[in-house]
Amino acid sequence: MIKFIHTGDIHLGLQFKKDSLPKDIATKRRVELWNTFEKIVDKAIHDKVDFLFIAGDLYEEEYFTLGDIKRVRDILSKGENVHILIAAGNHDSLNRKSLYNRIRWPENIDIFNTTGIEKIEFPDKNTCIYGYSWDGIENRKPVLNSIEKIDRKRKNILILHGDIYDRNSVYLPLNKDYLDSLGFDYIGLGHIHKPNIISSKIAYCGSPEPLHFGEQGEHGIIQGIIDEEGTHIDFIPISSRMFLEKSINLDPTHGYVDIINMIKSCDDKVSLNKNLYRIILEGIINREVKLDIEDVVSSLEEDFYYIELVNNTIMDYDIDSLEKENEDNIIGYFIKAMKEKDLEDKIIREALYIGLESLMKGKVG
Ligand SMILES: [Mn+2]
Repeated sequence: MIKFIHTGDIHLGLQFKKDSLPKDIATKRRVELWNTFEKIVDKAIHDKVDFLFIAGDLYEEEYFTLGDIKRVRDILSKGENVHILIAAGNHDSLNRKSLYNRIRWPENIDIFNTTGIEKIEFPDKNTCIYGYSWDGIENRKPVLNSIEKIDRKRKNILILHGDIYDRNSVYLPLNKDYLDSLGFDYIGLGHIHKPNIISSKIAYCGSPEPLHFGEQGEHGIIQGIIDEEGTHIDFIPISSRMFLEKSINLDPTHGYVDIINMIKSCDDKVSLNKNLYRIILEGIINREVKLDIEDVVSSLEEDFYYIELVNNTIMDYDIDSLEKENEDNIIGYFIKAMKEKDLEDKIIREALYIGLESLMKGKVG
């Protein structure tokens, strides 16, 4: 039996600039990436796994320093009894200039080469690990063609950074059926940050720490064993925080205090203090509630670790007086037409408000 942990897409060194997180949150997030990376290595040691696989994008070449790569080496060296195999991806690609080549790696660490699928044998474990490192930022090479026929008497694992969802991708498009046909006991993929167990033998580990609001929900690692009965893999959540988006639907009966309370109760207290939230206000808002988004956010800062607010609400209008004021123009005609339908119907009422919203904008502009 062999045991393994599969991770990747850690993106150590990421600056979190384009997500416009506040500086203090971004700084903490960078530290959290390092802590989680170390936690994964510690888990590999603690669980006495045979292999730790890193399926690309271990770090951000753009921001990484020689000191940083030495720190990576020192953390990975702790697991001297764990074989660590690294397949470089598009953010940490392996070439003459790359930091991977600036230091000496200890015995227990292998970085796959870039010339084709490389096979590394572990005879004492009756196992072959195949893998491939990117040498640039885009990749459409037919790398899988270089795989020789695998020896089915052994356990065979393939580690790759690529895209199984989009066959036109410039990030090494992979065909699931073709991957299946190769006969591997496990294929550990990197590049897509949403963890996904594609089949009992193929999985994306996802980013162990989510990097922005596009990566919601739980993130972690894949842990697996291969024995006589076959392959067994599990997703293990490990991230220190989650990015979460919540929608709150308002109607004109909600006052300011109601709205604040609804936002506060979008999750339990422990979660609010831990995760990063994007709250989206929707529906129709009472015209007397003048929401100043900045004010609301700052009044909620004590309750949330991080909150951002998106206001997609539509203002509630005083339909009767608006109709009177606009008797001979398109706004008045529109209200009249809509009134002939059923304004008690929520959908019709919303259509009225959406229409008014754009007509009123036209009037002002
Ligand atoms: Mn990545």
